[in-house]
Amino acid sequence: MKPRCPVSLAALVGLIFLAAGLARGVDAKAAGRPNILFLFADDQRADTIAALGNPVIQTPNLDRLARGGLAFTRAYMQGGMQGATCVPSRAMLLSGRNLFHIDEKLLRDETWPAAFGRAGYTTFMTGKWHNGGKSIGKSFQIARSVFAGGMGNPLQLELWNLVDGKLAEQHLAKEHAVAAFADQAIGFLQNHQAGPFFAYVPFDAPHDPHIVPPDFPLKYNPATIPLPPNFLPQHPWDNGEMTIRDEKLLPWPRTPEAVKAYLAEYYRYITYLDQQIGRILDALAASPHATNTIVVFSADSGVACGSHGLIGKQSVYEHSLRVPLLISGPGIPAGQRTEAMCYLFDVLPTLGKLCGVTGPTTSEGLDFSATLRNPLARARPQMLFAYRNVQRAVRDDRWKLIRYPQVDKTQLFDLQNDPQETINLAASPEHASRVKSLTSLLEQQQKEFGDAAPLTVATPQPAAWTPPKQRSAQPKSKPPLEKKSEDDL
Ligand SMILES: [Ca+2]
Repeated sequence: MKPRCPVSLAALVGLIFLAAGLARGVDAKAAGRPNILFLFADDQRADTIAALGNPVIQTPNLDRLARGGLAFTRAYMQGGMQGATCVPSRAMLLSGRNLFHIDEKLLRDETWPAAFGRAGYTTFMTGKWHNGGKSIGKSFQIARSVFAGGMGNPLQLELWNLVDGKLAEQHLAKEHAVAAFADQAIGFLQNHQAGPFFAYVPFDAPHDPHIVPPDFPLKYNPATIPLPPNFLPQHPWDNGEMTIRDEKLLPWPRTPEAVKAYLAEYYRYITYLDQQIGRILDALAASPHATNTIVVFSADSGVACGSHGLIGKQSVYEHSLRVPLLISGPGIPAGQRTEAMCYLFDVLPTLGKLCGVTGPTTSEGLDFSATLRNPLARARPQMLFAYRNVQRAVRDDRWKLIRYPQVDKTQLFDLQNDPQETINLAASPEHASRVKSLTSLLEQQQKEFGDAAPLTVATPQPAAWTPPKQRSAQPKSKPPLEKKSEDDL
């Protein structure tokens, strides 16, 4: 039977999709705008991608993203006011607000995903939420297999679906949580048809415990893993967070053998995550969205893994705050790197600019889309970092000053010549004026961001630190304690 008017099949299909989109409230103005696929790792250091220079790790799919897009080598999370820095990091990312303005636990602020939704995007998430179950429905229209937060064995996680704006329909992961999240992301990419989408896939990997499916074949030999160049058996003084859970994952003093074994398991988990990301990228490539999707890969923080004698991410060193950030998509240079400095909370304001989405009025992030057109374009001239009231830092293009107010300690690093932060120049007379000017910059940045924490305290604590007694390392009959002088404490 011939149609009465000459409408092609493609046009007819298009009309049906448009009608379906309008029926679901999709804004016709949003048509043609790029999609967003945001892949977000948990505690993945910036130096864990093979294509960006890690000599031993295997990350063929992150390499694929690096080759196809722009890699930021100076992207950071700003810090945390609590040990579980996943929570503030995700709150900053989603709200576009800085560390001193967010509600860390419940994400009461308006979010960027909600703004994308208002602009006609279909908003979807699967993965680790961690910002209060009630806030998820305010940000996303669809959420499947959500891990509500905290930690757990990824082979046995309780997951939830979003139903009528609330987390309901609890189910157990039938496979590794990372694979369950990848399955949901793939299902969404395969089934989504009308209008642009914002798909957010925050993993709970490679956060410890570093558990991968038992049959995952790749294993790293600890003997072949290089020790971090800034490895130390113990942090040289009390940084204010020496015995938090993460620091107890390995005993003191940290040994090269223990750190290499720990890194071997961490790298294995990253390679497993990389494999699952590869499945999602394959599904995107095979979908109708392949050429009009901006793909972002980043992480909520780094982690120390033996650097500076630390294991966790409760510090303001580069290994813990610098994050991988790969962005690819239409119009974005492929296979290039940029030294433009930015925070995670600048990413969604930038994507909003690219997609013509007006963000929440409370968003404070910087639009660095100029860098996506020209990798030489700078973003932020300096960065402020903070951890509770015990650490503050500022960096500019070359220098970084870290201040520990509670123990009256200061570090100055030349990041250009010492990117591993191993040589403290703060006491060197030739750098005295630099310490002064960077301290002023730190104070000025604190004012700008609304950080009232003092950089000095009236009565500093002793800086020296002794590890707590470790049961397994203690002999059954203890030798008598010697009286120690103030300097030894
Ligand atoms: Ca994290």
